[in-house]
Amino acid sequence: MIAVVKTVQEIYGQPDTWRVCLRELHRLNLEGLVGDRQPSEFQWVFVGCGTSYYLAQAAAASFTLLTGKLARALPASEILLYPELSLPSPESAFPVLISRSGHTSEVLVVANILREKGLEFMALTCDGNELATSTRCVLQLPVREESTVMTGSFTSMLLAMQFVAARLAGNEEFLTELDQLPALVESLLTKYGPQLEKFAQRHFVDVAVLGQGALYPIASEVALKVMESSSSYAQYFHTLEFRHGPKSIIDDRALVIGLISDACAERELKVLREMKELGASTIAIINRATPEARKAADLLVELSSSQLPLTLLITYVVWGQLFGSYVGIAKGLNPDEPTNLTRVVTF
Ligand code: F1P
Repeated sequence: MIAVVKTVQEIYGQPDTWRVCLRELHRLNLEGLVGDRQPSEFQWVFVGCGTSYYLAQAAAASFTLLTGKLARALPASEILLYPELSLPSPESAFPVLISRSGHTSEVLVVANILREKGLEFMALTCDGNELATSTRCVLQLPVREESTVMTGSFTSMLLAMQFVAARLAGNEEFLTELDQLPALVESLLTKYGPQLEKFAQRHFVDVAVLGQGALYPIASEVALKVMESSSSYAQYFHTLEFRHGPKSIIDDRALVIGLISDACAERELKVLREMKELGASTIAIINRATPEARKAADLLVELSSSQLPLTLLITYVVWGQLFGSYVGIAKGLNPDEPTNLTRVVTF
């Protein structure tokens, strides 16, 4: 049995990490960071790799919903390999390069491509390194993770992008509600941490994580955490898409994790219930539990918040981070030393 798993400690430490970051963000000189790159004038394009790419997708969804201007997300490799397809009009874009380490080769090559074209871009990072010196628009968060897999860095950088979007949109209510998240999650961790640890003792052959809208990138990240932290096979789908073929994998050895939104709970829970009836074990992460949710879920994590739904985005991923680590530990693995992985991917 592994004594102390740094990754699990960092997952439980996220409320405090968010408090420190929010204090910094409230002091942010937004004008100095964004300049004239207003979403009304430039299309914000969020760019990252791995967890940071799913972060980019969640940031783009948040930006689009908060500012009313379409934002996009790309894996750095697409700009690297297929620039004419991924970024056909770079002069009308404002790229935001996201990298915890600031040292990932694919992201650094994209930074060089943009600099060679004389294009302005933002860097969002925790460790800094080369990315932090590649542009004058740098947002570096006070998050130092020892773990290989990203946990608090993912949620903190997404929180920061939601904060920036809400500031640009002048949405004071949203900003105020972000400040409530640390206390909300602190109490939920006490309640649901042990339940997830117990549930993770079961053995699953296939894991499917489902989410729609802004929750789809969160579903992607939950699946990645399960893969990285437990060397288990996990996939992610738009919830209703799962019925168009992939559900053929469902039997009594499968687990389906449903990230249930406020707006579309009825349709999303119908899919989860169907998979349970086909034999799958199910976990539902939902804001307000309903009788339908309780029927569809073997394990139900209820956020119980009256906050704006989009402010709760980062609170959905915490349970997938924990579950992935607990499955790894149950398999006798060490999430601090994930199989085949390094903390940074370089060429
Ligand atoms: C990106 C990344 C992570 C992955 C692993 C290796 O790192 O691919 O997403 O989980 O830690 O690095 P970064 O560019 O955000 O530092």
